[in-house]
Amino acid sequence: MIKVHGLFLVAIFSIVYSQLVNGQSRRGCQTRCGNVSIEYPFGISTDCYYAGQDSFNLTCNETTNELFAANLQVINISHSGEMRILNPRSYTCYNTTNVTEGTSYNTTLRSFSLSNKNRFTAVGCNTYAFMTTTYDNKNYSIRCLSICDSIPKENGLCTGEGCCHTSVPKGSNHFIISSSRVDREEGMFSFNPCSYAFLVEEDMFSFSPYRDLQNLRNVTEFPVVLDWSIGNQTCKQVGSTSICGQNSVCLDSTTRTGYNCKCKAGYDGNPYLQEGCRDINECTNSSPIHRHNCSGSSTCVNTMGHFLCSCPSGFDLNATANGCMRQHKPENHRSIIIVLGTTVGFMAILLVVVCIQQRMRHMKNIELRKQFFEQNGGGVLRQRLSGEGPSNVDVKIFTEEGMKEATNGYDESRILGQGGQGTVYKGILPDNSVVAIKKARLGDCSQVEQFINEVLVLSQINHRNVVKLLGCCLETEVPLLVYEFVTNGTLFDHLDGSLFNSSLTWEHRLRIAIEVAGTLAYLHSSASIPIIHRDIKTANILLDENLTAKVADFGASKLIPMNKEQLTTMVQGTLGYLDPEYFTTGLLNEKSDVYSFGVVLMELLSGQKALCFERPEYSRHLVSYFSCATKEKRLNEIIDSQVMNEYNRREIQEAALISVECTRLMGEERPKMKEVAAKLEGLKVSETKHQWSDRYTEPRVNEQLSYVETISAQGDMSSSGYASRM
Ligand SMILES: *[C@@H]1O[C@H](CO)[C@@H](O)[C@H](O)[C@H]1NC(C)=O
Ligand SMILES: *[C@@H]1O[C@H](CO)[C@@H](O)[C@H](O)[C@H]1NC(C)=O
Ligand SMILES: *[C@@H]1O[C@H](CO)[C@@H](O)[C@H](O)[C@H]1NC(C)=O
Ligand SMILES: *[C@@H]1O[C@H](CO)[C@@H](O)[C@H](O)[C@H]1NC(C)=O
Ligand SMILES: *[C@@H]1O[C@H](CO)[C@@H](O)[C@H](O)[C@H]1NC(C)=O
Ligand SMILES: *[C@@H]1O[C@H](CO)[C@@H](O)[C@H](O)[C@H]1NC(C)=O
Ligand SMILES: *[C@@H]1O[C@H](CO)[C@@H](O)[C@H](O)[C@H]1NC(C)=O
Ligand SMILES: *[C@@H]1O[C@H](CO)[C@@H](O)[C@H](O)[C@H]1NC(C)=O
Ligand SMILES: *[C@@H]1O[C@H](CO)[C@@H](O)[C@H](O)[C@H]1NC(C)=O
Ligand SMILES: *[C@@H]1O[C@H](CO)[C@@H](O)[C@H](O)[C@H]1NC(C)=O
Ligand SMILES: *[C@@H]1O[C@H](CO)[C@@H](O)[C@H](O)[C@H]1NC(C)=O
Ligand SMILES: *[C@H]1O[C@@H](CO)[C@H](O)[C@@H](O)[C@@H]1NC(C)=O
Repeated sequence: MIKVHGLFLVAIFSIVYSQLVNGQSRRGCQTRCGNVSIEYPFGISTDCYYAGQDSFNLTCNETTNELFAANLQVINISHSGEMRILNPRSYTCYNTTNVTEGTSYNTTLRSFSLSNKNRFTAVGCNTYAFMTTTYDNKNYSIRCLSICDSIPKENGLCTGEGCCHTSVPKGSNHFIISSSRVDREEGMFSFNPCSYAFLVEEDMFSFSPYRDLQNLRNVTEFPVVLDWSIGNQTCKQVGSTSICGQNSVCLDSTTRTGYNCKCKAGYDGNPYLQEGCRDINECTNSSPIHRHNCSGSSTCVNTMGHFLCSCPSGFDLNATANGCMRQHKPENHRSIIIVLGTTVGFMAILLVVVCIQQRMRHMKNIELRKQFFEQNGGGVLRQRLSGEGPSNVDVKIFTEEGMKEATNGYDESRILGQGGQGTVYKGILPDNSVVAIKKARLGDCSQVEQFINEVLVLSQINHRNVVKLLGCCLETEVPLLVYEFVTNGTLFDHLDGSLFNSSLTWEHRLRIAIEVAGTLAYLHSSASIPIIHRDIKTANILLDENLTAKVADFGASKLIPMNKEQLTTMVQGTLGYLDPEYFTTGLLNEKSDVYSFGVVLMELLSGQKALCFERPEYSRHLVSYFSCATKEKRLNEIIDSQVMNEYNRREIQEAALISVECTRLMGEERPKMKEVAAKLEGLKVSETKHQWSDRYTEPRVNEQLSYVETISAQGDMSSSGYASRM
């Protein structure tokens, strides 16, 4: 209960207190006298005014409602240190010669002093006004003379005609004012009987000649501005003992000793009261001086002593400048840092992901290469090459990168030839040696098998007339084989004559035939495991710069155990060179190579292609045509005219017979490769001795042999339809 009472009392007290403060006067003090409001340090009763100076003791005449400071009637009190009083004018009235009536005023201001806002003014014709003031214990006199002989025409001008005025020194607190006429002419009294002199606040008197020259007698008092101040010491001297309240400042009086108080900017009220200066709510204040200048009242925020306009986003209020300013840098920095941080973080994550991906791709790549390597028979090959089987050849295993570099990224300009088995590129190894690189066509598994087969076969052979396999690369999807580079093209190209301006002489041709025959004989018998080439043709016989033959393309070759026939499920070979027996039976033996060699020999002799559909029907298939021609002794017709002359005629006939023997229908009837090689060697010998031995019987011509053939674009048997009427 006590607590409640206490609270209640506090509430009441604060209400009363706030009302008193709002009244801007001391508690219980009279705030008005008539129209004049009284505020501290002025007051009427003892406790209500600043007791340091008697002048702040005002009296209010209750009957007339006039306020007095001593004998001065007060009409306005301002906090700025001014006070307005009503001061009577002095006058002197005349008839022609004598003064009829008049007064002069002797005023003492005591604690107040005259403001320099006042003007000493004289009104009347030929009027001399006189004022004596005391300031700083010295007397000063001020005079003003107004001349006229009739009523001036113009209103409002106080420039010496009927009216004059002059400024007064500030600070004086005692003055005597009197007026007199200098030239008393009779006619003048009718319109201007009196001369007047008075002090008046600047701009508060406007001279109206007709009215004022006649009747200023009626107006007995004029407002005069006085300055007042607290004490007779400066702010510095009084220090903290000044009576200035909260939110106010002490200012030295500019016109007298002592000081005045003033509310700080943004505050309003009575600075002489302890809690007098209160914040102005500019947002609701309607006075133009204190009104906010925000775009609207809703955006205005009142603060102590100031107001703020709320700003659009991205802007901050600057209370000092009271304007919207771009947001501070720290925030921008923060946002930049956030953005930067996020970006960097993101980048880092991205980098890590990319790295991992690369690594995985790399791993996958390696994995893939391994897989390819195995898939391409690398394991088997390595095993074979590492010495478990018989091996005479060093086969180097190249890397994929090395191959790419060597072929300049499989550049088209490096292509030497394209065939059924794939593409052959010219490659340059880091040691500047030139090689041929064979690359199988993509996605052909049988080719991959053939490649491995070729590696395995060639690894068994070391013969000067066999193209040398230098190495291979199994890391790629399709394996690559690296051979020695044979410079002079294929026998096919030479015979065709289209690519080379070459004319192979009989000696060349015979030597090539001997070399190929010898190679085949070696493959069939001498090599550690017999090898059947299966695809002997002019296009697979390469020639080096000395026109030495190099047998190439062992992709279709077979390693077969000695003296055993192989049954193959897939007939391989090239149209025109294919052994008809092997074709029909599928039984493979070395006699198939003999047949193919026979065809090559026929080509060497005739310079014609094994199959040519541009020729007349009877001569399309070289084997049958050649056989007929040989049988009918029409050799002249078929032998290349470049080749035959009277000296080699017999040798050519002999060779023709050998070729016919080689191409006999039945494999059994064909000679062995060894025998063929020997016979051809014999021709070479007889070439010099011009010996001709008729050891061979007339060949049986395979008349019944005829082919109905369709060929594929590549002329590759594996993909061509082939029919035989036998
Ligand atoms: C107060 O002011 C009113 C109007 O301004 C005026 O009519 C009246 O005479 C004044 N009273 C005093 C006592 O000055
Ligand atoms: C005092 O004078 C000022 C201007 O001189 C005026 O604004 C104010 O209203 C006056 N106050 C009184 C109480 O007459
Ligand atoms: C204030 O003035 C009144 C009237 O002039 C006077 O009666 C009174 O004694 C004065 N008070 C003081 C403290 O001087
Ligand atoms: C108030 O004024 C009237 C008329 O001027 C005067 O008779 C009276 O004595 C005055 N009262 C005081 C207390 O001065
Ligand atoms: C002027 O005034 C005096 C005294 O009042 C009077 O005796 C005299 O006659 C007046 N003169 C005229 C011309 O009125
Ligand atoms: C003016 O008044 C003061 C006192 O109020 C007095 O001492 C002085 O002699 C007067 N001066 C004149 C010229 O009347
Ligand atoms: C100033 O004038 C007064 C009378 O008005 C006189 O008594 C005083 O001696 C004068 N002071 C000086 C310095 O002249
Ligand atoms: C002022 O003078 C005029 C004539 O000039 C007169 O009628 C009037 O009664 C006088 N008195 C007042 C108080 O206006
Ligand atoms: C200042 O005023 C006080 C009293 O109001 C007075 O005693 C003192 O002599 C004055 N000092 C000066 C320099 O006027
Ligand atoms: C708004 O008023 C303040 C003072 O209160 C002033 O400094 C500022 O320049 C004003 N702004 C505008 C836009 O008028
Ligand atoms: C506010 O504006 C004033 C004047 O333009 C400037 O001096 C002050 O640095 C500003 N304050 C801030 C916090 O930006
Ligand atoms: C002015 O008037 C004349 C006559 O009109 C008198 O003779 C003077 O005595 C009088 N002077 C004064 C001062 O009254």
